Amino acid sequence: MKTLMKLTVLLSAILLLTACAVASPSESTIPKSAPETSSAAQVSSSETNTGETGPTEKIPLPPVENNSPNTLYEPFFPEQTRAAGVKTDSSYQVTVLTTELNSPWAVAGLPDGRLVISEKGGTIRIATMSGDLSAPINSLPALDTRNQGGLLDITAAPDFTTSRMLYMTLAEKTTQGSLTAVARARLSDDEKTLEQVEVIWRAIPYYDNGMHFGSRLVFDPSGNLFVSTGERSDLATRPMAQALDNGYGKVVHITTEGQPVTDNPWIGQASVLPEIYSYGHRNAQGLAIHPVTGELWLNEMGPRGGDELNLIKPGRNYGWPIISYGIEYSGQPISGALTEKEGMEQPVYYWDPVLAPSGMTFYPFDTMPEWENNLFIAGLRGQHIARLVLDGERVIGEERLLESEGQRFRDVTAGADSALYAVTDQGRLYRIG
Ligand SMILES: [Ca+2]
Repeated sequence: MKTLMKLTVLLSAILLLTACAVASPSESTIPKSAPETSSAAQVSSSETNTGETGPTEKIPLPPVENNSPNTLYEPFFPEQTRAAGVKTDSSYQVTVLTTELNSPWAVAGLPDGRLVISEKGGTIRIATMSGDLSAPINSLPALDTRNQGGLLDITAAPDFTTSRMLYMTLAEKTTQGSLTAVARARLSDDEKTLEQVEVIWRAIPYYDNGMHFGSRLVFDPSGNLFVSTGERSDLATRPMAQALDNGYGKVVHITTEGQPVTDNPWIGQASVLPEIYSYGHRNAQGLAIHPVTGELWLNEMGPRGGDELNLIKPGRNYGWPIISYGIEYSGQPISGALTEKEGMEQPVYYWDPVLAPSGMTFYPFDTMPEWENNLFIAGLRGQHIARLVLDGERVIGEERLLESEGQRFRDVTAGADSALYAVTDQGRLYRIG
């Protein structure tokens, strides 16, 4: 009965949270035009080492989250939320490379070390490693830029050096409504336009709102694409995350031609979209492949509370909207107030209050040994980058990076120079490393 809530206690928790929200600085207080390229050294700290525990053993820090949760739900296993805090000991630099981006949504590395950045309004920018920006590049299909729509994720093809192909997700606008689409295009030789623009996959059906498009896309080691989608938010569309005849609330596995990968879990079954790889997702804006294990990891936004980190396995049901560690924005429980159910996957980790996780990346380098194979997640509402230390399928440490910057972090990627690069809704590009 641990999933049942006592309403009075819940209301108290909500009141407390509301008080906290009022007291916290609002997004509007953050200046859009920050100082030009500023460099701040993050000084290393070794205060966690003491003689009592020996030079290599750290005293566990308290969890980074100390605000009251929205719910009284208990985790399925102890490390599932509010893991021990960790702190980076090595020093690293944080540099604002530019403040001139226009609502950037994604940043991805190019083979020569430069970065390709999508902007929500429908333009692409190329940035040098010192932050010089190209003019905006457009020529994409008509976009639904309402609310959470627009040009979303972008990544370069593994063979970009020869093919010059870019892959994107976007909210495609038509007279029937909009949907999450995957598009590809060739970056022209002069880098001033996109050529051969083509939509290769659509998360059907069309629907007329501007909410929960997901989305991220990532290449697997075989050169196929994993793509995450959202369930379009409304009570009417939410249950479609549990049905296999549509593209809402899914991870799909497709070729670069938009065709289902031949070993997908429901390939050849009637009435099922053969592109589907996993289902029961809410609004997943983070995908990353583990650099050692090759596993697919995903984050998704919960409602009020219940943001999730999931390890994605083919054919599995990730539960939304049947199970969740969050509640409705109104304070009401989600459907049956369930956090667990037979046949549905538990998240590896969840946040309550929410991080509002968006893009994420593993750090695949040994340049910063203590970061190697850690997961870095851009946080919107949380206004920081979450660093998670993993042990197999468990989170054993969490740190908040760049918390004092006051930025809504939208995406983070590992660049060719073994630094992390991040973009924020306010228009900044950061180099961290
Ligand atoms: Ca879930």
